[in-house]
Amino acid sequence: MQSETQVNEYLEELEFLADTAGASTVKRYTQKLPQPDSRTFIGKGKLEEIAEYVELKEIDLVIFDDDLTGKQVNLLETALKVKIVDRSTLILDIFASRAQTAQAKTQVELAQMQYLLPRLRGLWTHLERQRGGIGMRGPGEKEIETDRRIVRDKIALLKKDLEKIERQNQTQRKNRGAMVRVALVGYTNVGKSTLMNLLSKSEVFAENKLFATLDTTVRKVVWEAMPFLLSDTVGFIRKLPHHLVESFKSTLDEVRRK
Ligand SMILES: Nc1nc2c(ncn2[C@@H]2O[C@H](COP(=O)(O)OP(=O)(O)OP(=O)(O)O)[C@@H](O)[C@H]2O)c(=O)[nH]1
Ligand SMILES: [Mg+2]
Repeated sequence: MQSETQVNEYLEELEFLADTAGASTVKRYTQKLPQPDSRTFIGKGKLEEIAEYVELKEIDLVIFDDDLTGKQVNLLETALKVKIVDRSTLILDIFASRAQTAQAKTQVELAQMQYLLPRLRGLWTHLERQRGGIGMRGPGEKEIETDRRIVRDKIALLKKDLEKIERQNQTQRKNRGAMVRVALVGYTNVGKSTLMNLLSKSEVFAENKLFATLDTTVRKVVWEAMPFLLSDTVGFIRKLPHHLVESFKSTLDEVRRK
């Protein structure tokens, strides 16, 4: 159960995320339910209320603050006739557009695949068929299994790639020797990269959007004759999809080692 204050904080954050992804928010809805509806997440009355508004104002995107199942996405898209996105999808989308290095790109793709895997049953699109460009009939059990295998293989491959990148990074870290290490850690958009730039006179990308930084940057800084390694990292957010946390672990490892 989320308190009202918490819900508002989450929605503030969600609005900023939407803004970062290029969408402007025009209306918020909340609903108190003993538990989410397994089919449509929200109740029937609320769904009708939103559908009316969406049609009236010609809204083209509805974002949910909690994770939806594949089935819920489908039913909501049918009912509201617009694209439905949940918090995880939105964050993954932002991360995908921000990823610069091979490591960040692989981490994001891994998180996307892990998010997709349990949702294949509910989704109507079929990977193999998509590839072949044939129709949009609902997939049979056998086809879902094929899709699962494709996604699982991809996950295994991405994990291997990440391990390889991580080994290379470890070698790099060893070469840096036993210098004092300092890491800038905190909520996204608080000014970590700006501070990094000031201290190290470097030009790490900083802007008033969430997740401007995805890749850890390490710079050597000398402050009052004391040399140390300063690293700037991916920022935190209140409700981060756990697959993302999982796949960004090695990035954050950099911080733990400090
Ligand atoms: N007013 C004010 N704005 C600041 C200050 N430091 C940074 N900013 C602004 O805050 C915004 C975010 O700064 P970043 O340095 O990108 O923040 P970050 O913590 O690296 O953010 P992520 O990489 O997205 O996690 C930018 O628009 C900065 O110009 C400060 O001391 N005061
Ligand atoms: Mg930053």
